[in-house]
Amino acid sequence: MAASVLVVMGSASDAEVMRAACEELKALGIGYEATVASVHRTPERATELARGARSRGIKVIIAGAGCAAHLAGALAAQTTLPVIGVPLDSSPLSGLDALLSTVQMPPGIPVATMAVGAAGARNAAVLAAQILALSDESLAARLEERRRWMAESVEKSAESLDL
Ligand code: RP5
Repeated sequence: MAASVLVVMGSASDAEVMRAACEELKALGIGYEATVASVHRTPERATELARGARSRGIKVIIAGAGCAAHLAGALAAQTTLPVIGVPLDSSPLSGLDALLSTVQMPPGIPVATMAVGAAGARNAAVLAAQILALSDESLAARLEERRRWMAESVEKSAESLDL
């Protein structure tokens, strides 16, 4: 399946959390590529990934990083593809540093910033799916189905609650 989403993380140490994004993309039947690029340690690699993404058929970029997390913003500076940022908790500041670095972009270069950690990684995949579903009715139907499944899970948990 051709990749339409590029998942980039700042370090291999981010992989366990970013796995949540990849699992969600897989479950929704979306082709993706996952790789590591650090905007601080390998700035040229990060730049090349972002600059070449559109011509390779990528439609959305997901970028997860911790600490002074400039990855998503730096990728967004190099492409007009939508970039979704996932701040990660990998420093003594528990992800607040990454959240502020990712969310507070200057006007004109947006990063759609998710929650810190695995929930954010999962939502990044869902948001990417929603963007792709604008021009893919079958994917839009799968997203509707996912919503129905979530609602049913809540109903079931409400029914089985025994307090
Ligand atoms: C960030 O620094 C990475 O995204 C990672 O969350 C954090 C620590 O990286 P390592 O020292 O584990 O490679 O750039």
